[in-house]
Formats: sequence, structure tokens, C-alpha cells
Amino acid sequence: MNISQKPAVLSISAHDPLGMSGVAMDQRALSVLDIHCASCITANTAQNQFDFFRVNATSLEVFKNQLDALHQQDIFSVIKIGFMPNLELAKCLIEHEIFQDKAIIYDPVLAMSSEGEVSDDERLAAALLLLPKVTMLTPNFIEATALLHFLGVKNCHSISPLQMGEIFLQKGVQHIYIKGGHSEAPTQDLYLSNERYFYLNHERFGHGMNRGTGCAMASLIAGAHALHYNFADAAVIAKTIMHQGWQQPYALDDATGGFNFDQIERFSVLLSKEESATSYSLPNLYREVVEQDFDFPRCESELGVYPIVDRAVWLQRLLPLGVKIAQLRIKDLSGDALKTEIKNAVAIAERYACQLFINDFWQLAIECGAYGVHLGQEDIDDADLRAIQDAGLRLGLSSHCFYEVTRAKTIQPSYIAFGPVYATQTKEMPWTPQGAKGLNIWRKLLQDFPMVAIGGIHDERFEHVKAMGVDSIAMVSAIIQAGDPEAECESYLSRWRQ
Ligand code: 3NM
Repeated sequence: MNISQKPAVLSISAHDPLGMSGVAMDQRALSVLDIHCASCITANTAQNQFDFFRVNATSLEVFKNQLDALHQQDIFSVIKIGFMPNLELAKCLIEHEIFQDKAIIYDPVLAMSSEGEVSDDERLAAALLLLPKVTMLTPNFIEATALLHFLGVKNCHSISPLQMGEIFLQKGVQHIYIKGGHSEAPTQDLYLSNERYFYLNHERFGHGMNRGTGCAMASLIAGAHALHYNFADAAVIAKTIMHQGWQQPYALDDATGGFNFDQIERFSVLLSKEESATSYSLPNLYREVVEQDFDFPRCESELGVYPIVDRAVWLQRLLPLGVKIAQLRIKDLSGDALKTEIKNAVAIAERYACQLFINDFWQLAIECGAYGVHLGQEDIDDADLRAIQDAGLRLGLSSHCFYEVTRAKTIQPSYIAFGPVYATQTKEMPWTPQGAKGLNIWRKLLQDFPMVAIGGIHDERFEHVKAMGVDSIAMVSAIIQAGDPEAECESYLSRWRQ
């Protein structure tokens, strides 16, 4: 019998007797990712869906007993902290050995949905003690404001989530996720680190069955991180799962209920198995609170074999073979020489009715009347996407991981390229190859969106990648470094048709 080991997350939080928040919710949420959830109880709360009666904080001795026992069998790389009732327990936790060298996700439960206002200075003091030790902080808007107020930030009621996040970064938190659900103005959530920030939103459901949202979101981030996703990707994964859970709430009685993780397909199945009946949909990912919507036209003919070349002369050699999509990717020309090369390439592509994408140089692509532009993620913010769309050009975008795919999908380009599928010598890449398994995830999540696979694809890998149901396979070295590039290209074209 092959018994596989499950990753585990330790949830340090309160017990909710009705099971709608705290560790009960954490366990439910983590099961969607197939992660084992251990728990250490910080308080026995007396609450139901209507009233919050009392917090019965765990005694220091009992709290420490639990941590000692868990430390003796320390199977955790990630700890998720929820409700921390007082300074005494917070101090015990940060000094305990189990706390050291772990990724710490802290959901500062200061304003519980059923309890209303933030009231307790003890809880705030505990939160502030934890703050500099935290890898990722996941407050809602009200909690973020309360923490900043307590920290003495004077204008904390009038600053944006982004400004709030920046203050938390200065306090030593490495990643921030501010949930926008409780605020009036921004309905997006904000992710922020020293490297990047973005906003996430998703269709909202007005059923109000949202107890335990904060607990579930933080647990899912912790779980995705335990599966080795970075925090930006983990935030996108968590938001995607939350949306699916919200879509299928369940009622406890006439007035209350919760969101349903039991009815949805496990996200772990989507991540690991080829067959999956997923109905997960990725959120929208914006760089600004209010962002323009785009809808680029799709390509007109099928894509298939997609050679990427650095000079127009290559197009003259390859397009007569029947190539329907190609990219001109020039890295070593500028000024008139660059423009002439692009002009020549566009003229050749038109002659052979090939859909030619110009890499990077979107102004010249518009000026020369190219069919499309291909951009990397780092170029999206600088390029004028509206100008590209208004000029009638197609747009192709690169992507390498969850948040980049989500960013690309939000822009609705003509296709999304996924790479590197395999390790490539052609371009220096900080990304781990995604393999066929990665392509499989995107195919399921993006359903019929045009997908281009790229990176290290040649020889028998071509068939493996094609079998993943992609719409196109982009190749640099496999064609232009072949002994006989025309014959090689022709062979791939015929293998594509089979
Ligand atoms: N972009 P080859 S991989 C240009 O993953 C490029 O976004 C990639 O070259 C991405 O076919 C890549 O020789 C290079 O491996 C592909």
C-alpha cells in the first residue's frame, strides 16, 4: 500500500461552539487543499450566529501544554494564528520553540462578524506583539484600521488600503492581505509585499452567509503556502476557493448559515489529477483599484505551431510552409534598423496570411500595422493597452504562475502563453518549469481560453504538450537551431495536424 504524506498546518485559534469560525472553519477550509489541520485552542468562546456572550481564554498552562505536545511532534512548516485573546498567550507563543523558523500567517481576529466593534485593548496589544514576527498578515479593513490606530498612526481612518499596507511593511510584516469585504469603498482585497502589490476581486453573492470568512481565507493562504506556493499565488488560490465556497452556501436555520466547502470539488484534485470536473473560476487581478476593462479580439485562424524568430528573413523561410502564427522577438536592434525589420516582417506576414505578433515594441507594431503585440508581464504596466486595443491589434501575454495567469486573464487578451513548460536555454528564467502538470491546471481553470505553451519544447515533448489540449506551441531553438529549420518546421506542422 502506498501511503502518501499530507502536508500539515497548525491553526492556533479559538473554538466556536457552533463550528462556523475558528479552528472548525480552518479544518474545513484546509481539507479543500487536502491539508491536515492540527489545532491549539486559544479560547473557548461562547457565541452563536446571533450573539457573542463571552471569551473564555485558555489558561497559560493549558495553552503551553498544547504547544509542548505539538512541538514534540512538529510536523508543521506553516502556522496560522487566528484569535489571540491576550498578551500573556501571545508572549508564550512567540517565545515557544514551535514558533521558530516557521511561516506565520496571522489573521488578527479583532472584530468578529458576530461581535461588532473592536473593543479589547488586550487583544490589540497581543496583535501588536505578534506583528513583527508575522510572515503574512490578513486583517480586514476594520482590523487594519484598528491596528494602525493603536500603533499611533494619526490619519489611519482616511488612508487607502495600499497606504495601510505600506505602514505594516515598515513594521516588519513581509506580506499583507487586506480584505476589502467590510469596507464601504474598495470592494477589492489588496495583496502587498516589498516586491509587488495587486487587488483581487470576484463576483459577490448577497446571501450574507459569510461567517468565518477571515478564518477560511487565512487558512487557505497558509495551506497553499504549505504546498510551496509563494504568498502572491497563495492569495489567488485562496480567493478562488472562497468564491466557489460562497457560491454554494448552506443554511443552519431560517436566518443563518455558512459557505460550503463540502459540496465543492477539492482544489487538491484540480492541482494533482488530470481528470477534474472543476467549476472554479479565477478572480480578477488588478494593479489599480479602478482599472479599465479590456476585451481584445481573438485570433482569426487556428494557431498551431508558433515559431519565434529574431529577424524578418526567418519569416520568409518559414511562412511559405503554412505557419499560421509567428512572433518577431528582437533584442538587439533599435532606431531605424528596428523599424525597418518590423516593417519587413509585417509585409512578409501579410503576404502569407500569417498572424504576426511583435514582441515588446507595441508602438512600432501599431505604426507598422502588425497583426498583434506580445508582452511579458513586466511590460504590461508600461504599455498603453488601450492604444493597442483601439488600433485593432491582437494581444498575447506571457504568464508563469497563479497570479500572473490571473492578471493575464483579467485583461482578456487574444491568447495567454504559459511557460516555461520545460527548462529552456533560450531565456534566463527565475521560474520553475511548470511541466505538463502545470498546463493541465491552466487548461482546466481557463476552459476554452486560447492557450500557447512555451519553453523547452522539442522532439517528443511536442506530442506530450499537444496532448494537454493547448491551442498552440511556441518554439525558438527547436526550429531555428535545427540543422534544417524548414524541414523541422514542416515536420512539427504535420505532427500538429495529426
Ligand atoms: N518565453 P525555447 S520561455 C521567449 O516562459 C520565452 O515565458 C518563455 O525558447 C516563457 O523554445 C522562452 O528555445 C524561450 O525553449 C523559449
